[in-house]
Amino acid sequence: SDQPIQSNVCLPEIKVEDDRTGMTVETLKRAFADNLYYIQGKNEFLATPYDYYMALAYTVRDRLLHRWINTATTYLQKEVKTVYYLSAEFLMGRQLSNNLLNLNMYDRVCQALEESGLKLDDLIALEPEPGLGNGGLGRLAACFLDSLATLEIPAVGYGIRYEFGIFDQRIEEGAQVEHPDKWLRFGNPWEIRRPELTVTVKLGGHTEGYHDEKGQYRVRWIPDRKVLGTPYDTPVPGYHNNTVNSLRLWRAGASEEFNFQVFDSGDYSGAVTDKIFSENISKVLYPNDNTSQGQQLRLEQQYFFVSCSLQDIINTYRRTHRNFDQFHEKVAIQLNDTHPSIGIAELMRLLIDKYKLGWNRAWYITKHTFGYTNHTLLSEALERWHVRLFERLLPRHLEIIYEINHRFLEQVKVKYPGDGERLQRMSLIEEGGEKFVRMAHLACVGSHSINGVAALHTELLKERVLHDFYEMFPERFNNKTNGITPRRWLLLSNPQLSNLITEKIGDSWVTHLQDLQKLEAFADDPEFRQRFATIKQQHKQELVDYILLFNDVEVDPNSLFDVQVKRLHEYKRQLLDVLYIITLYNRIKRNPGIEILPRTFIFAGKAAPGYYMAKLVIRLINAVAKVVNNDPDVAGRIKVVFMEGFSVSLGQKIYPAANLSEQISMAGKEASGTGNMKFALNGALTIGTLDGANIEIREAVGADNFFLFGLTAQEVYDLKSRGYNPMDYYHSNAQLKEVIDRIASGEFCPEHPDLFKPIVDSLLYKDEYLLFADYQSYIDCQDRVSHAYRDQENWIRMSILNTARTGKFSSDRTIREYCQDIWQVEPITIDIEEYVQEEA
Ligand code: B1H
Repeated sequence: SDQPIQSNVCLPEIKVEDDRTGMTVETLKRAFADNLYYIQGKNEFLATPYDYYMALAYTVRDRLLHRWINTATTYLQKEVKTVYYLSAEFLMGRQLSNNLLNLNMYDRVCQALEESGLKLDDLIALEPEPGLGNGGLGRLAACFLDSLATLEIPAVGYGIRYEFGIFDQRIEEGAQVEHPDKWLRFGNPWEIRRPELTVTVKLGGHTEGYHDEKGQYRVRWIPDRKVLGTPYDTPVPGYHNNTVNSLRLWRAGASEEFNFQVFDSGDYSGAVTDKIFSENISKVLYPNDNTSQGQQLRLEQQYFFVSCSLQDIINTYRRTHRNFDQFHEKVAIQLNDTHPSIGIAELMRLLIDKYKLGWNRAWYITKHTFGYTNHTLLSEALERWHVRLFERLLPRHLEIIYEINHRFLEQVKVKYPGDGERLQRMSLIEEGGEKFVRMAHLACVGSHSINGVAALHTELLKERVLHDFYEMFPERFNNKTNGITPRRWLLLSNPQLSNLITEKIGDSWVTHLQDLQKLEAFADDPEFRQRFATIKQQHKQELVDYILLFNDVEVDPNSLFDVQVKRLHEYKRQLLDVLYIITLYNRIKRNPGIEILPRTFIFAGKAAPGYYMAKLVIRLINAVAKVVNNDPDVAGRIKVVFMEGFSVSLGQKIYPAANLSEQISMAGKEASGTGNMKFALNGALTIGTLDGANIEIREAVGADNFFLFGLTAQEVYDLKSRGYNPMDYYHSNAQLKEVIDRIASGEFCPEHPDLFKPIVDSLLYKDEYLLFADYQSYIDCQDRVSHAYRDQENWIRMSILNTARTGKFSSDRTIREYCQDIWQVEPITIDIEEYVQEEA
């Protein structure tokens, strides 16, 4: 009963636009009313605003389904090569607005609702954001899905359907407080559950050797637990085409089979706890960005979704193939960091133990199937699992990893005879005391491609973090500089600027972002400048209103909006920004009549709940805000605002309103950054270090239109090798000393004067991220920014050039490169009848 049947069933033909799914305003109104009535079970007397949102979402979903089904059918029938993007995180953002946009039905729906007495934007704002990611890594996966569908590439995103996404952040008395994110509370209209595709995942237990009927020695895995994975599919439409790909997220549930055994033994509560433990696997997203905690449940999550996905991929492949000869020609699997890298051992296990392939054949297929993207150089983020934990949870995989390692190290020995240290460095197993499995090494050995996410990052991987692997397999290494989707990050978040651009150069930029170059011709056009500036000002005013509402702070819309929004992390150096604020404050306190450019410092970002220093920095920002915002000497010239609950949706409000983008990580630490691209695309100027993609952004927009400061990655390395002493800077820089002394004095928090001592001490005695070394350079650069902002005409010109020259940073470009260099996949156009190209 769970197999498709192709018998004599004969149904009326479904068309893309018919009496049910038509796109005229009249049909849309009727469909909306129907969905409210027949799905929500409400009429206009009973409906809540959320009911209207749901009715609208279903109306839009109905118009996606024909294309979605056609896409799936086409992929199946044409036996195309498909990309499978495995990621523990997908930060999709709100779906309704994006789907309206990509389906080209925004204006018609707006009208249909207006005629029904409702406002589209009000309904859009009711959608809870699926926060199934921490930051850049998860958002990159979402941008990639949008680009894959827009480029008509057969692709599926695979991940976990966390019941609780990234926590809700509130600021209470200046400190972060975490609340659970119950995003599914009122139902999710975008997903379709597919219980018939449920798969079983084994965990724990032991392995046994045996001889099969042909006398061949084989291994079987006797697990002590089984959980079920059920997929939930979300449509991912391309922009103005007929492709609708899938995001397939797995939810864990208890396996009946095992439950019955416990029931039979009379252990009712045992059965119920088993169910709870199983469901725990997809319960909550780990809220760490760029750190690995090494928890068992996290490894269970990773193995769970990877095993479900690989079984699903193999099931799909086997519908049209009798053996595995063409597997790697039809399947490209990309590992979004090492989080899904257990997939390499899992595919080996499935091919060898389940489908009885020999080792060499299985290894050839595996290596040609996987590609690995590294996203970080931070050692605390490189995943290593205790061998003992691994053995307990995945005994068969550990055996396979040992065998992969054995064969790999034999290869190393041949290439580098007598180099025992190299063997230790490269081994998949870290020895010496506690033993660990090194997941990045597994990913390198088991993939045909290893890529970094910005030019500098890839170079540093080759030179440092993965140097031995680069020497051994240079042909595997390649760079794929990150990108962002222009649909969400310009068209959707900044429709005013989008319209202006389209008016001047046409709309080709939406899918060919390099065409923004044509805007350069208008950088000196007074009328264009004026309109560009007016749009920026409108966004600033909207943000001013939002800040007044949520932060109760009055902000001057004419001040320079200086923005740092991103995860709180010491390497990202939000603290350096705070040091500048206090520097300005000191100048004012010394001389209240001083000429100073009015600035609004806007921060937002979540800190991992267990990250003490990051949370303390949030408290410092809010403490400084309280003092500075209310000091009569400041007279409103400086305002500091920490906006709570940073998210994709909040980002969509903030990026278009920024004048200055803070990208000030210690060089060599930020793999790429993608917020930097969102700001520049929306016309903010960057103040930044030569780190990650900042380097390429500066190259693209021109050094004159970028505020550069700080040590280079090489200088950081050299300084640290020489021995770095922050105290030297403290004693030799009076301005810096004054800032630190003010924090240490306790005046930002008179109730607990010692509150910020850990920050002061960590700077004075360690300063791991070289804030003191970069302090003066940063202050001088910020003063150049203030000076430049006073010349509004030139600032606007630079701002226009930033927008005009950031075309390279479209995720469409990134995805084209992955397709050509790594995946070897081709686009395929989905044909459906009667497709209407242009919105009436
Ligand atoms: C990035 C992570 C990350 N790099 C571990 N690494 C995580 C690591 O939950 N975990 O265990 C979660 C996230 N995230 C970011 O990836 C980089 O810091 C950015 O520089 C980069 O732009 C982004 C996308 O490539």
